[in-house]
Amino acid sequence: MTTSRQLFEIAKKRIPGGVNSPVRAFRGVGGEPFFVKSASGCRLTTVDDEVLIDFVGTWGPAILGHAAEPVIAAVRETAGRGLSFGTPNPLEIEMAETICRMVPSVQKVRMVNSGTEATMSCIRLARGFTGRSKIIKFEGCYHGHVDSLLVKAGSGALTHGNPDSAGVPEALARLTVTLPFNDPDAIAAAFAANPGEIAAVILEPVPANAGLYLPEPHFLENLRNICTRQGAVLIFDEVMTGFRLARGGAQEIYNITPDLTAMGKVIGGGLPVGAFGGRAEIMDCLSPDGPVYQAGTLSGNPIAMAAGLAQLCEMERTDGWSTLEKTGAAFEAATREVIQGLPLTFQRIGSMFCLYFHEGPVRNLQEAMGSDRVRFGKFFHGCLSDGVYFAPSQFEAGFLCTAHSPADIEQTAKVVQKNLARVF
Ligand code: HOZ
Repeated sequence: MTTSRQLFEIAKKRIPGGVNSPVRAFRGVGGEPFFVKSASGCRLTTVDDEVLIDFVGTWGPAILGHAAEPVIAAVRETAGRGLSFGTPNPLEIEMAETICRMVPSVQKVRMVNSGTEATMSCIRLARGFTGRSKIIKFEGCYHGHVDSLLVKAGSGALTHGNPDSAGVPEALARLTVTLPFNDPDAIAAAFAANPGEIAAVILEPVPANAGLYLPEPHFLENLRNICTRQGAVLIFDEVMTGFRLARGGAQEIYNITPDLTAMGKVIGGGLPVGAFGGRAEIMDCLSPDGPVYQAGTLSGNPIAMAAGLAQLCEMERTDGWSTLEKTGAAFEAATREVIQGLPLTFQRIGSMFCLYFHEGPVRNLQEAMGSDRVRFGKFFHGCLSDGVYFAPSQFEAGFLCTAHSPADIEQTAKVVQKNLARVF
């Protein structure tokens, strides 16, 4: 059997950096990535025959764990009837009805193939709807690799030290106003400095691409009010938090109604899916009803719809969100016990978490950047050697799934304790 090391050498010859998405190259922690041959529940099996407890969950989609039976069954059953039609299919309607029922701010929705497509389309739609050009985003928030959103971005852009990507024309970047998160005064000042010019404010309501930090009380509410007053479109990027933190995502938890929402990950059950939706009045500006163009050959793909619907349906049938909250609380309690007295900050909401190598507080990008990334890298590799896979970057969130058992949490806490003792 070819080892991960051998495969990576081969991959680097044909794939830039040997990977199809930068964080996977492990540059944020040093060393080389492993290759996976199979996954089941909360475990990955590498080509080197190592079994790892997985806290990445394919970066969010695997909310029921890997290869969840209802999802695999739906894919098998649907695939037998054809892989793609390029015509309307009934599963698209079922998905649209399900999303609109679960996320009440979404009155109409369009399916796309990734979170990036979803945020990109939201921006275009907001510009088309308002007739304005500028957008506001927040430092450390990552909305996929959309040109105008790769400004002070998080996730891989931040991990690899280029939050302002090369290749984004300055003229375009100038249309993006970037503000610190959790700072209401900065928002008021930005609107005052750009009167009648802001088409949209886009944010991850719970930023999870610079680790994980939470909105402070009233931050989102204030943002909602100012957007309403100023006629700007409020866009929640719930690609990570949607259908995960609650049935209705972060907007349900914080009780805020955005105008548009970008979605993805969980609704694809592990297949490439995104969606965006919101107020009918805005969504009706999309082609063919309106003048804002957006399209996709594989959008609404029947296999992806079937996988996503099966996952959402299973989450509802089993009230997966309660299970995730219990698991999250147990994971938090176990982690807090082993980090006592160390200069670390643990943050969690539902099934998402981050352990910052920093004494905190962490409320924005600047504070997240204070983390000791060298120490994090050593901790990461120690845990990996002991069979626990956390995200290979201090600036990515961790994910729990319904397949993590109390025994997995207990085992993980022991590994965390052992490796913290090694690095401190
Ligand atoms: N930037 C993604 C997570 N926030 C990582 C995607 C991947 O490498 O698969």
